Amino acid sequence: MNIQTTAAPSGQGDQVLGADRLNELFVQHLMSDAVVEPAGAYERQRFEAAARSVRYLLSQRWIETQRHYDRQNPKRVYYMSMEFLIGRSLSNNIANLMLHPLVERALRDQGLDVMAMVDQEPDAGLGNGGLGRLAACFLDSMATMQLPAMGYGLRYEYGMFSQSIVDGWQRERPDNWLRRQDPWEISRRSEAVEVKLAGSFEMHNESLQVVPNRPSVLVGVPYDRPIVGFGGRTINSLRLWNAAAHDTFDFQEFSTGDFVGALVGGISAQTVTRVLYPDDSTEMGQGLRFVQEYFLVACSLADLVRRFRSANDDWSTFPEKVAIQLNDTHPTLAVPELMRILLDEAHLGWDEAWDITRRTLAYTNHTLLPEALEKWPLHYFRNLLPRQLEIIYEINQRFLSEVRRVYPGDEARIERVSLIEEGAEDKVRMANLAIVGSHSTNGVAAIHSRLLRSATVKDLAEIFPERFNNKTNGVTPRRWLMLANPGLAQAITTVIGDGWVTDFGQVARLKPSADDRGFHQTFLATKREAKVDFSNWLKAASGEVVDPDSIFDCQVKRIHEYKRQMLNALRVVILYNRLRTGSATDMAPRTFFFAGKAAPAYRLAKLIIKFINNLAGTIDGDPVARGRLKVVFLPEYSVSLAERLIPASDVSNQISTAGYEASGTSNMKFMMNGALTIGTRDGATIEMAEEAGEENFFLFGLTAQQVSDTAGWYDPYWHYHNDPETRAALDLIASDYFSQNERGVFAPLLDRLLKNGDRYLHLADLGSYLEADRALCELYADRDAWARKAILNVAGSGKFSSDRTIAQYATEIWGVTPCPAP
Ligand code: 26Q
Repeated sequence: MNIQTTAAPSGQGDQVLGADRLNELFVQHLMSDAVVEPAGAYERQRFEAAARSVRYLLSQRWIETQRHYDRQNPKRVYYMSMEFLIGRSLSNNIANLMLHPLVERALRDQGLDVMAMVDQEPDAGLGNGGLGRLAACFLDSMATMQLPAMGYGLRYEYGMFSQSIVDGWQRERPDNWLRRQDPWEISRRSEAVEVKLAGSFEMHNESLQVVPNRPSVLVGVPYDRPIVGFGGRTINSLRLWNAAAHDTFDFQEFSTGDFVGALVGGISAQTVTRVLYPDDSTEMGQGLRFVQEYFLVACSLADLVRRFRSANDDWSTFPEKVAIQLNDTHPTLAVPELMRILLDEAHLGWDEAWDITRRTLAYTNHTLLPEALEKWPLHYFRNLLPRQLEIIYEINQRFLSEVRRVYPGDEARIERVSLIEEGAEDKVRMANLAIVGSHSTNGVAAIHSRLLRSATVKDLAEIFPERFNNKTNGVTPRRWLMLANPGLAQAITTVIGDGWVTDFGQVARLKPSADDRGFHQTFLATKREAKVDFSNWLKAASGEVVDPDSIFDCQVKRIHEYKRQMLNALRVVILYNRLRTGSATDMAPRTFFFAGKAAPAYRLAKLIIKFINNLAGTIDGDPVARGRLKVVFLPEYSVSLAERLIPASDVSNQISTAGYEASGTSNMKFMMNGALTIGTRDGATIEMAEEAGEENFFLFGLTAQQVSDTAGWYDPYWHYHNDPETRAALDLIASDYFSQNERGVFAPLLDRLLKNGDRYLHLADLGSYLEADRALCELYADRDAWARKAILNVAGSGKFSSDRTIAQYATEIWGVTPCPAP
């Protein structure tokens, strides 16, 4: 099993139960839940029985944690997010409960294959990428640090689509992850809440149509999932809302006595949480998404207000008991919704309601792309949420009159900061609403926070400078090192002990080992083992054969022009050209891995996938490349695939156009798993290089400043005419060398790189990318020198634990402290 093999501090598991008891539980669940004879059970039934056994073992502590919070009434933090990209839970929960020695023994006694069982669990893929995975890492850290925290999200019936590749093209299939009962979720019907809308909606031809003036009610049913802190002492909840129709519905009051029509309306109700929107940038303006966002906010606020009221009777203490973090603008309707509750239900005056709202809410921004900032047309508000719109207007009026007082006569500024964007169709600017309606706005890496203040929302940052701050992202070292890479985890523990698991700054103590040749050997052997494991898995899963002795060079992330997968592909074309023309001087064998999903409507991103697949096919068919160069596009990138691939990587590509990647988080996972980074000075990669020392990084390309200086006069043809390798690569693509039977298919890609100005400046960075690449390959040839730098990277990754990030949120934004149950 992929779980920690280090000697962990003695867990509750070991003390109160043995392998026999665990076996007994497992058999009990097989018999009573699945009603099968244990020997004849299917793998899936075994997985369920194992998960139920683990759930039983954590249930007491889960109840105790919640009861302790109820009794202590501490300030709580609620992390509100449209996405939680959780992945699998069985191995994670076993590891965090420190049950693994026991589980291993128990399963060995029964002669069961642990891996096969763990593999039965579908990923909970309730997110697009970085933002959703960050939310999941944060939950792990909050529970491990024993913070009284809770996640609020939506229980999508279909998560992120599953991706396959057909003739090189991406194909999407629905991810029906709940087809079989999920063993982790507990439905709590008794805590359902009502969500009132001023209009109704119906789904017509796959789009939402609003019926004005027909009030409707949705029901939110909570489903709780346990979030096990490391050591199992604190178990928090992730509460996901499922939309349902009202079944004790007063038809006379709400409809026109149309019994059947009102019930069919229930079908619309259920569609609210049917599916995750698979776009991580801009496919906005969709009505169903608007209803989803309000549904999350309304359910969660009703729930947490009820919890607050059951323990407190003075509304003025609300901000001392509740902190709410908004994960991007997606839950920004919390601003007018909380105001509505305080004004209309608590009957507070405006000033007090506004003070409470602002002191309770905080907002995290995850993007600098101005076109990716959410804006919702007013008609959705008018027809569905007129009261909230009224409140937004009032907020805006008071805010703008204050701005006018400070900047008299500056109407251009007023226009820019207004919560309403005027145009053919007026829209609410959700980022402006979040900034004005909260006490904190943070970016997710130092450069991102700086650019946010100085460019994206400059005017607002001038008005509220004290609200702006930075919280550099992090990832949980439990899932991403301890669990995913048991070999390296063990090697680290042997040198510095296991304190790093919950105090990741301790990996700095690995530094002296960077000069220890014995440890170089250990490190390299561990890496090689992870590469062999991955290669074997890949062969078994897909038939694809890769050479574990080649350099594993990876770029895995959503497919986006700004992330520049095409830059990487051009590098590969040039390296391939060097082989074809015989100009390559003995190149170490390399395998280039790509993985990632494209938004279904993002045509160019889908064409990039097609190009990478054709490139892979062409290179595979050319004897000159055999054993020296290979490209693999791994379909269905997911948390589980990342957990397999990242430990096996030698090289991490982080090559976004500087100034565009807010932070990145896979960059951190690669670093703590001992890969070297070749990358641009963007996002958190800048801070990673600072921590490990720039001499241990392969940084290249234009800086964010240079990018913005260059953008006005950038001429891709200059590079085409002046760099022979660039020209040869582009000519080769244009000659349909990679698309012999699909002539012209890549023309839109070439147009984007050459003709249309390319705002992401691919060709400007290609030369320096190849220089960095050469330096990297030279280093690889010297195994000790390579190991030394890789170890210094691991030792320098201490800052990038989400425990550090959460500690900063807790003290600098939330004002919450640990609340450990005895
Ligand atoms: C918005 C409106 C309608 C439909 C979808 C969306 C939507 C959904 C998801 C918009 C954006 C996202 C996701 C964004 C995201 O993942 N951003 C990444 O966040 C990471 C965590 O902070 C950063 O590390 C990445 O740099 C950033 O790209």
